[in-house]
Amino acid sequence: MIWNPAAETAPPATRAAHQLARVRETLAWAVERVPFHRARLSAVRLEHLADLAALPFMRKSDLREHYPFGLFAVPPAELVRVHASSGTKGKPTVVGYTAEDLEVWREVMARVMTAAGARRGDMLHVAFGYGLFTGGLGFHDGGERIGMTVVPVSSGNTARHHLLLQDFRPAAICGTPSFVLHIAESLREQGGDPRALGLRYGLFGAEPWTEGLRAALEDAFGCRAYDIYGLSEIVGPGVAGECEARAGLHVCDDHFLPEVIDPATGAVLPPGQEGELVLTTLTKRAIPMVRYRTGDVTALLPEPCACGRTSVRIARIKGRSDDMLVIKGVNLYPSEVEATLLAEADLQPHYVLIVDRSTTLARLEVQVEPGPALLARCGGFHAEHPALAEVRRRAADRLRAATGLSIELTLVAPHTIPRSEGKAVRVIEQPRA
Ligand code: DLL
Repeated sequence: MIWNPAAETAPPATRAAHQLARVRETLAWAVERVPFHRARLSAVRLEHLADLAALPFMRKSDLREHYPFGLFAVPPAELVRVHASSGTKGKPTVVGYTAEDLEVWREVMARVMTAAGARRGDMLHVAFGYGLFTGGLGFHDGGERIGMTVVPVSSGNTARHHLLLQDFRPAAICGTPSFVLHIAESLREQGGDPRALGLRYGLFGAEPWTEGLRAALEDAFGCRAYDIYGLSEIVGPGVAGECEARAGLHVCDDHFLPEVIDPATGAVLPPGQEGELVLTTLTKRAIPMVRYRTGDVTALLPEPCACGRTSVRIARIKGRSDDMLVIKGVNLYPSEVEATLLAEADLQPHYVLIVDRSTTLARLEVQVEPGPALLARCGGFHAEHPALAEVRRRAADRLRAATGLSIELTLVAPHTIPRSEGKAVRVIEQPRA
């Protein structure tokens, strides 16, 4: 089912004409109302969409430097909602919505959730956090727009999740892949069976995850798992999402225009080539964003999709360029390590990368937990057991083959790796000595 067939299956020429008209409107709106944009964009004349490539980028630092409301195009009284990023590095980045912006957010959430199988009347268990983070309220509003029965549980408190999942028997769950996996694991440890919950589908996002983690989630719950992408600066979740074909994420590109650039030179890259995703909002009133560098690594997939939607797709996000590690001159994303580890059936999706920069060449240690079947074969966790050593060697070989690096791999006792309640922390930087 397609939520908005007119928008989602528009012929390419109609789509492009719309996009051009809307970029022009956005530029005019931004230049007229925001001094930051006026200083940078007032001379711009856009003849074609491709002319966008000549415009300067926006970055997260622009939001920080204009904290809290300096990039807003409407007076505070016209805002009906404010969200903000967690702000681990100093002040949070603040975003706002007019009533019209919230309507757009609900519309794009309804689209991506419907594409992933959400239907009127289904019960949705929301395990994303509520609050300044956009995950909880984004899925909440999208679910209500579709006509789902929304259960706003929020993140944390796994015991409450177990209780409500068992007693309410929702059709769907949404949350970060790492936290929802933790819900399954802890339920199993208490003698419960996640597969018996009767969940039909899960909607996941807010952090990088791999096909291996998708398989782990689908196996744990016996349901289908879909990827949904977004970021607060653009709208929250709902920028893009997978359809039943699960061959990339459809961008709601009548509201958010994507480009992929070479992060080093800023040059626009052709479809299929991997680089940094840059987004321009086409309808946002409160805080228009022009060529915002997301930091997220992906590629544009312009080929037609079997589902009939004509929007451009993006490949599953590999990670943030800030999360890329450079180890002995080799670029490495935590998701690449995850993909390799999870190819080994005896390893769990509980892992962490520890980077030690006290030596000239950074060293990387990967810690991962062994799976229950392997532990049973070893009669518990005995680090020196030959079966554990054999799995460790095999996984280390795979990591070497996949990355070209000889990475130190350590199998650690179950529950050594902290479980996430929101976005998982996959990289720990050891302080310099
Ligand atoms: O995480 C919005 C969201 C909530 C998306 C729930 C999907 C589901 P922020 O907290 O601003 O917003 O973080 C945005 O999270 O730039 C990506 O690096 C990462 N991210 C979001 N979705 C995905 C995904 C929300 N599906 C940042 N795959 C983004 C990989 C994702 N990374």
